[in-house]
Amino acid sequence: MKRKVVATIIAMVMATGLAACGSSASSATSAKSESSEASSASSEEAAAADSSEDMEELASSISADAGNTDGDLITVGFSQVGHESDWRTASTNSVKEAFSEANGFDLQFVDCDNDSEAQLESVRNFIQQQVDYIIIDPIVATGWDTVLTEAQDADIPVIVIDRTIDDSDKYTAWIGTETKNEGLAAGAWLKAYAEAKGLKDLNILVISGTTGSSAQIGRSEGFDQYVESEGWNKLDEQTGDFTQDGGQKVMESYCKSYEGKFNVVVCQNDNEAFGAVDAMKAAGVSYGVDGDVIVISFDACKAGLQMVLDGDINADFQCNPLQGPDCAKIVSELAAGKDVPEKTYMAEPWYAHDDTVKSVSYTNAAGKDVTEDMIVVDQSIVDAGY
Ligand code: GYE
Repeated sequence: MKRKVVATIIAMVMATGLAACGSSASSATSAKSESSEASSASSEEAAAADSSEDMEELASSISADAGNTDGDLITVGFSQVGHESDWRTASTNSVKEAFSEANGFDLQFVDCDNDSEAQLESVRNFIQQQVDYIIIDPIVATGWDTVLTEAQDADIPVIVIDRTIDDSDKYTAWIGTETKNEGLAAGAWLKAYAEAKGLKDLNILVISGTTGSSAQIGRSEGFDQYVESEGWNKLDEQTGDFTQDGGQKVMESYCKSYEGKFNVVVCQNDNEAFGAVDAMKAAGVSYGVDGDVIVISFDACKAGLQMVLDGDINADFQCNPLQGPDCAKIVSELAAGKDVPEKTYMAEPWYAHDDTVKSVSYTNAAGKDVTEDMIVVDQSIVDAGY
């Protein structure tokens, strides 16, 4: 291990941690165990999340000269899902910036193009190359135990970001969001919105994300809890694979099969919503705040927030992709022999076009009753988006 660089980085990281505690720059909360809060962000935290560039700046300024101490870098392999969405682009950029050479890292980046086999292969290649650390954003939640055992046998710590691995615990730390809470919040919002608008019958079409990804599983589970408890009519759920093209194709077929029969479309990410909205426009279906079909989305990327502001998407549930700085901090701490949190939860603000529903209350994935603000989108929120 590259002790000299590590010592420099860790001193700097500790300073970052202290600075972040006392400011609004921190984008994440840490938890030591499963039973932790796993609750979503308040609007204050949302503002903090929006300023997570500060965190990145802080991280890079802090470790700016770490890489120059003796030129010996920490090697890190990052196995990324792909490039399917705006969210993914932001995630990739965040990790690349945080793991720059100037910050003391040699990052090897692999875009797995949503191919699970290729992803396992990429991790095996990292093991063969004997990198110091491996970061995985797992395309799907299962099928991981064998390769993680191989990493463990090779003594290479694995950090999982964003999506979860559900069938193995052979990794050191995870950073991400509780996607079931996103689905629950969307359900709670729709219930309150429908009540406020006097809508009795909800006929819902879902365009889900990549099947078997924890983001899809969590959002579906959370939202379906409301479908069941409220007796809503879920007409169909098909995957759009988290892409604009996928969202458009599924919506084109929905518009034909369910013509005049639906009044809610739930897209499990913004890119699917872009495609779905295009398909509805082409089919002459009106949507959004002034239309016949309520549109719910997840991610709240800049272009998604613009559509919320314009009234084309009614509500958008954010899942913060800027996980690079927290991940770099964890790797640096591990390199210095420190304990790291098992789980780090990113802030997740909820956005709406208007204040018809001011806040949502639900029992979160950790079994805690929470009430969280819906943030009404304005231009400054769009401008600050990722
Ligand atoms: O919602 C979607 C991306 O894993 C949370 O993956 C992430 C999801 C995100 O493709 O846009």
